[in-house]
Amino acid sequence: MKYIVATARAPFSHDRVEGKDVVRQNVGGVASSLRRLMRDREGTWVCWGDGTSDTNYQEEAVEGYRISRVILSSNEKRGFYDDFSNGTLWPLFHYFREKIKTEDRAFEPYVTVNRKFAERISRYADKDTVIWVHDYQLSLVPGMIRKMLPDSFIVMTWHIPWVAGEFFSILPQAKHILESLTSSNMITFHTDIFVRNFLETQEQILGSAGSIRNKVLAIPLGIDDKYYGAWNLSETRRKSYPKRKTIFSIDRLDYTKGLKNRVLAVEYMLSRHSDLKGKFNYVMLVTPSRTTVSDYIAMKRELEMNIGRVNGRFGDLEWTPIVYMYRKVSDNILKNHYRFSDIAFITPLIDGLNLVAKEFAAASEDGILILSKFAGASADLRSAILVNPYDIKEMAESLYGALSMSPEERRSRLADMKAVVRRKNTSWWLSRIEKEISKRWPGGTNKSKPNYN
Ligand code: ADQ
Repeated sequence: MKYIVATARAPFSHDRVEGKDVVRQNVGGVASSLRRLMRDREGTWVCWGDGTSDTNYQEEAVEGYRISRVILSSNEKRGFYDDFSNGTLWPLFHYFREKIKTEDRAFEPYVTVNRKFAERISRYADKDTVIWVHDYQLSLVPGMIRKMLPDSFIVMTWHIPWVAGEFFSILPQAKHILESLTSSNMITFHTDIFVRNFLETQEQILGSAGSIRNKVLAIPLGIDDKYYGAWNLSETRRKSYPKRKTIFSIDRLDYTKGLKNRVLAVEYMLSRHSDLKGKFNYVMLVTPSRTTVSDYIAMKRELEMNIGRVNGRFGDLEWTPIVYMYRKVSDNILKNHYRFSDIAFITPLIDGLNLVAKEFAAASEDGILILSKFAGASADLRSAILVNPYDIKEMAESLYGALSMSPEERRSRLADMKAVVRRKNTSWWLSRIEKEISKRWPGGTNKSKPNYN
């Protein structure tokens, strides 16, 4: 089987830095899982060339596959990415009704860019190729391809939540998007809830869901457990890690991540338990994201104001309760935090999956995971402490309980989670997808099965 993978985000980009082209690798679980697939299979990865010198690298051979970059003008970027993908679809699919922008003007560039992707894909497709499209930025691509190449085999993987049908209907272009998605041969989500919501949406908007029921599947993305579980990092790092108990989180700066509620939970806990003063640090790592979108600028200001208040209220010369860092960090630093933190505090208001929770479970030495029950990953990580991220008091109490949890309970919860992330890892995810493709498309399978280890 050969693949054409299509994602908005590129695995690698090229930026012009001090007169030289520098390669930037995209971090994140989706990119690394798909790179694994592409290294094992020949094929093409169609993506957005978002680097400042990507126009010079529209087609490039890397790691045994081809990258084909779609170049966008600044107007196309604004309409497709900032406005429609992130200003309309992102809040829609995370239940943020008041943030959904529904002006029609952004839809046009979204259609144009989706068409550019579809045309590019059709250039490489042949009868042995699986076309695997990813996520909400490219929702119209399956429908466009279906028209250009009626016999093609199209898989759509949706990485973010799928909302209830009634909520999805807010979108003026709802029917258009749904028709495109259902023209795929297979659609995968991360959880059963999203599958149910999707089928119910189909029933409400397009009539009976019966005809698509067997092509919609829940196959949650796994992580590279060996990579996160490998402890070849410097042991001295342990010594330099804070002596106090450490609570850790890492998120993109986004209103779906529940950052402010987490700060409020720490404040609530400290206001009830003065004995905790000086006993822990909450290391809150926040990665810059969508920095040109106005909502995100305002959100940063509000978050920092709240952190400042808590530190001002409880901190002193010797102790700052919340150690806030707003920056990107290297993979090794991230792995160190995963490994040595006592508690990971991962409480998005809603999340398609949340790879950080799984990465922490794989890497942690003996940590505790406090996880939002509205993160898709909670369906797999049942031994985490599951919380409602809107309930500040419950989060504060869970945190307090975690700070004094017995070593036996810590170990047993972590062992359960490690077993799950080991079993349902990236290889499992890729094999499951490939098995389901084979069932539906026997003519397209070649007999050799790669080992994704
Ligand atoms: P994503 O943003 O692609 O979201 P997410 O699950 O939020 O992925 O995980 C973030 C990833 O980025 C992790 O793999 C993490 O290690 C990495 N990362 C974050 N900050 C970093 C930093 N500062 N330095 C290094 N690495 C960093 C979408 C959906 C999610 C879904 C994923 C996968 O919104 O719900 O889990 O796709 O399907």
